[in-house]
Amino acid sequence: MAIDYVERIPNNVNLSGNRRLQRALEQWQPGFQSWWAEMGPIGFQAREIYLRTATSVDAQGWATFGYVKMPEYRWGIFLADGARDRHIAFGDHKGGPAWQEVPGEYRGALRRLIVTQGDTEPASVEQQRYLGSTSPSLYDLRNLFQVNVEEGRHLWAMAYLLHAYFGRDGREEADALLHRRSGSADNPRILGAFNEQTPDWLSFLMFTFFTDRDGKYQLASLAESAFDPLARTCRFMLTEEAHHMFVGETGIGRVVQRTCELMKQHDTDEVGRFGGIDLKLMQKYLNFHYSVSLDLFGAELSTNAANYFSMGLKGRFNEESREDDHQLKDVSYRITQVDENRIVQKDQPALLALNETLRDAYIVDCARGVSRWNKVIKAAGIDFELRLPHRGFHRAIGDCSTVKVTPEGRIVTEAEWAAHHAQWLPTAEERQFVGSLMVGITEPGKFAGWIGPPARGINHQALDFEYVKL
Ligand code: BYC
Repeated sequence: MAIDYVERIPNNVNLSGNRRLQRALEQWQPGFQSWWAEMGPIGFQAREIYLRTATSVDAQGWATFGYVKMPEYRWGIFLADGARDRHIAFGDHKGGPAWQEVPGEYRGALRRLIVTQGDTEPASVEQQRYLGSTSPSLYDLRNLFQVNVEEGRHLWAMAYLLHAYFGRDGREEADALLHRRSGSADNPRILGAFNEQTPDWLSFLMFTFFTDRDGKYQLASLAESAFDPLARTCRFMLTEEAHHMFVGETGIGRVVQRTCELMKQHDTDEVGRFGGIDLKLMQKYLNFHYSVSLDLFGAELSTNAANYFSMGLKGRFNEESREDDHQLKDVSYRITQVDENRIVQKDQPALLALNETLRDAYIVDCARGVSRWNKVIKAAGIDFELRLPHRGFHRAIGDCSTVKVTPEGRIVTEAEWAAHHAQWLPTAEERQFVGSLMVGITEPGKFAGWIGPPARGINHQALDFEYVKL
C-alpha cells in the first residue's frame, strides 16, 4: 500500500480506516513531539537539513531527499508489504499461517519484546543529543541527524504496534517509552548499552558500527516473527538501519585513514600531538563498544529466548535458509562458558543457546568490518591490526560477567584486571583527549583534522554540498 502523506500521521496501514487507533496515535503524537523537543538533538532544530524521507516501502526508490527541519520530519508508520500466504517458519507453530492478531497466551511475551526493542530507539537519540555542536563536517552532521530522525521513526514503529494490538497496556507502554531516560538513575532505559554516554564522535561512529549492528541482528530475528505486523515493520526498519551501520563503518574507516596519513607524514605511531587518534586508542574504543554491544544479546543460555522461539515470536538470523527442523528439539549448539574459572566450549541444547547463536552471527559480521579497516592500514604500509577482543572481555551480562577476562581471552584476578584495564579500555584522560579534538566544522567541504573525507557525498551530492543550512 502507498504511503499516505496527506494524513497527520503518514502511514501505509490505512490508519484512517481505524478511527479509534488513529485518535489514540494522534494523542500520542504531541507526547512524541515534546519528547523530541526535550531530548532530541540540541541545537539545529530550526535549520534545514538534507534528509531522506521514506516515500514507499519497495526496495527501489523508497527514499526522497530534500531539506527538512527536524521537528517537521514526517515520522510515520511504514510496514513492508506482506507476503501472500506467509507461513510460520519455526517453533511449535511451524507451518501454520502467520498471525495478523496476537494470540492471547503470548501477549505478555510479545509486548515485552516490542517494548525492549522500542526502548532502544529513543534511548539512542538521547545518547547522541549533544553531538551536533562538535560535528567534524556538515556531511557528518547531516548523517547524525538522519540517524536520529530514523531512530525516532523506529520508535513510531513500535508505538504503533503497541497501540494497535495491545489495548490499554499497549498505550501505557507506548507512553512509558517517552518517559524513560538514557542514563537516568530513577527511570533508565531497559538495556545496559543504552544507558552509556555517547560523549564524542569517535564513540558515535563506534556505536553506529557495533550497537546499531546489534539492532540489525535483533530486527532480523523479529522480522521472522509469526506475528506478521511485527515481521513487516522490522523488515522495513532494516532498510533504514543499513545506513546507520554505513555511517559507522565508513566513519571509522575514515578515522583510520586519517591516522595512517598522519603516522606516515610525521613518521610516528603517536599522532595525538598532530591532532589525530592513535590506532592503539581506537583499539580501546573498539574494545569498549564491542563488549557492551555483545551484552545486548543476553545470556548464553536463556529460557526467555527458548520460549520466544518455540512460541514463534522471535526466530534466528536467516531462519528460513537454515537446514534443520526449525524447532531445535534435539539439537545441540556449542557455546563458550565459564567452568571453574576456565573458559571452555560446551555443547548445550540449541533451543536454550539462541542468544549465543545470534551473537555468533553478529561476531562474524563485526569481524568483516574490522578486516576492511585493516585493509586501509595495510594499504598505508603500516604494521598494525585492529582486533575484536575475546567475547568474554569486559562483559556485564552472561557467564563471563562473573570473571575478568583479558582481550586475549585469559581469565585474570581482580588485582590483575585493576592493574591492566587501562591498557584495554579508554581511560578518563584519553576520553578527555578525544573530546578535545571535537571541534565543530561548519564550512561545506571541510573536515576536522582527526577524520578523512568520505569517498563520496550523500545521494550523489558533492562533498562540499550544503548538507545543513546554517
Ligand atoms: N541489559 O534471559 P536473558 C537496536 C536481562 S538494538 C540489561 O539472557 P533475554 C538499536 C533480561 O531482560 C536491538 N538487562 O535475556 C541499536 C532478563 O531479565 P529477567 C534491540 C539485560 O530476554 C542502536 C535477564 O537479564 N532489540 O535496535 O533472552 C540504536 C536474563 O537474560 C540485558 C532487542 O533487544 C542487557 N543487555 O535476552 C538504536 C530485541 N540482557 O527476565 C536501536 C528484543 C539481558 O530476568 N529483546 N538482560 O527480568 C530481546 O530479544 C531480549 O530482551 C534480549 C535479552 C536479547 C535483549
